[in-house]
Amino acid sequence: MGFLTNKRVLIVGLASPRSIAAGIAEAMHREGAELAFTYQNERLQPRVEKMAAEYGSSICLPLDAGSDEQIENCFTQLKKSWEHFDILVHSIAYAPADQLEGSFVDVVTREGFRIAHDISSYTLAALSKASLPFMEGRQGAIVTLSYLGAEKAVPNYNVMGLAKASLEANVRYLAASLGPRGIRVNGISAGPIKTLAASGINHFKEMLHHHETSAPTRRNIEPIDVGNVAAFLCSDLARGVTGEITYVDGGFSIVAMSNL
Ligand code: 0WE
Repeated sequence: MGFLTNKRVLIVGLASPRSIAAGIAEAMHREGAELAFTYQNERLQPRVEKMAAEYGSSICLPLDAGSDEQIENCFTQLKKSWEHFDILVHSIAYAPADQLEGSFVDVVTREGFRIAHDISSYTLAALSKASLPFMEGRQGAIVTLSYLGAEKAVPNYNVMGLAKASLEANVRYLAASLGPRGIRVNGISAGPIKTLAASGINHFKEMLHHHETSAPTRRNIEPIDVGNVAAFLCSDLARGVTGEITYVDGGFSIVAMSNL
């Protein structure tokens, strides 16, 4: 019997089979969880519905997390299928493309900063808040995705690094706030992965090569590596863990000058 048997999971951020959210869905499905998905827009709808079907799920709801109205509608719709759920997966981030190329001080704008923080950090609090009536008092768990750029200045990551720093603080504040209400909140800081979101990023191939040759494990991270840890963190096996950021980066962040 899987360690997520009898758990219901809402997954926000599935966009393609290479999404980190797909690795999380795969691991959680394998461990016996029942899944529901959201899709950002109608262009993604057929793809998400097809993937959902492969995980035995027929619950796919529209949600652009940048809109309070859409968040409200999504949870109203979900209520028709599910009275409760146990796990929320937050796997979304966005900064305007012009923010992710060039020197930070040259490219940062008030609008770029606002959008990055709104979509990449605030939505964790917003979706947690909306999930509370479904999750309260049932050993629930929330997981989100971060990146090393939250702590170190990574070239071109720019304002996304600030937004991930905010997201990591968000994990701690939500964990403190939701812990007494039976919900744990954790983050995973993943190594670089070739997803749809990453495909538009300059020098991403070089970053993957650098990671592969520098990380102690000498391999790149795949969505399923993140999925397995997310499944554990959201299971009752991890009931003693909350407010933590767990690295799934093959040890990249614990070494320096690893090419010598
Ligand atoms: O968090 C991310 C990327 C998230 C992301 C990706 C895009 C591409 C398309 C956010 N916003 C956008 N906006 C777009 O218009 N990662 C951890 C992957 C990533 O992105 C980088 C990285 C790494 C690693 C950007 C620059 C440098 C390194």
